[in-house]
Amino acid sequence: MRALLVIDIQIDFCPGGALEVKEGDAVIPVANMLMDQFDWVIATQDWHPANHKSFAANHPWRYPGQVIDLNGLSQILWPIHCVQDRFGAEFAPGLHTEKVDKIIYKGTDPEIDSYSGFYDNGHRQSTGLADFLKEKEVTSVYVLGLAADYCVKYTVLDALALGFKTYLVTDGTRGVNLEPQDTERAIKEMSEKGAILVESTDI
Ligand code: VGL
Ligand code: ZN
Repeated sequence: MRALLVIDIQIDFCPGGALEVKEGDAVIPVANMLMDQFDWVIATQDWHPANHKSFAANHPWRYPGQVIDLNGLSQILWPIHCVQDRFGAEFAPGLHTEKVDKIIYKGTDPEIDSYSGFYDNGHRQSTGLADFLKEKEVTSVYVLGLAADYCVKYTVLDALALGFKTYLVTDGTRGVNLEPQDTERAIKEMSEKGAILVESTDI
């Protein structure tokens, strides 16, 4: 079985959103076009409580882009984004959410961030995604969405470590690029660690 993992295609990561990704909305038609070609379509939502400690606003005198130690892990501080049940956390308009079989929420623990769709950043808790995929006998996963240099990257790396045949849909992702080359570097790292790079039109 093959699964499409649609990562964090949410209003806050699209142009005009709180943590906007340049051309982030360009991944919506790519995701929609692929959904019918998969046995399982799983979408993740970054889903933070308002007191989440990845938000710079929750630390006095800190601002987005700074790096702190958060419970022993290095944490980039972000603008307030994807707060549970608020507008910015909704799926981006136009995404065919009726074709999504399962939604995985991540980043719900205020004390730890969660980039990967599988585990939090300390690999302390699982989201249930790996168990779901194993139960459905999924062996190949195709990953797309936002953002290439954070949540997509860590989802791909965890999928590889878990033994899934893992594809990155290169035209279905865009990056935050805090540093201009971050997306390029992330794609290189995913590829070096075993991800297969594929364009949506070749699937
Ligand atoms: C993400 C930063 C913070 C992402 C989520 O979806 O890539 N990036 N939270
Ligand atoms: Zn987040």
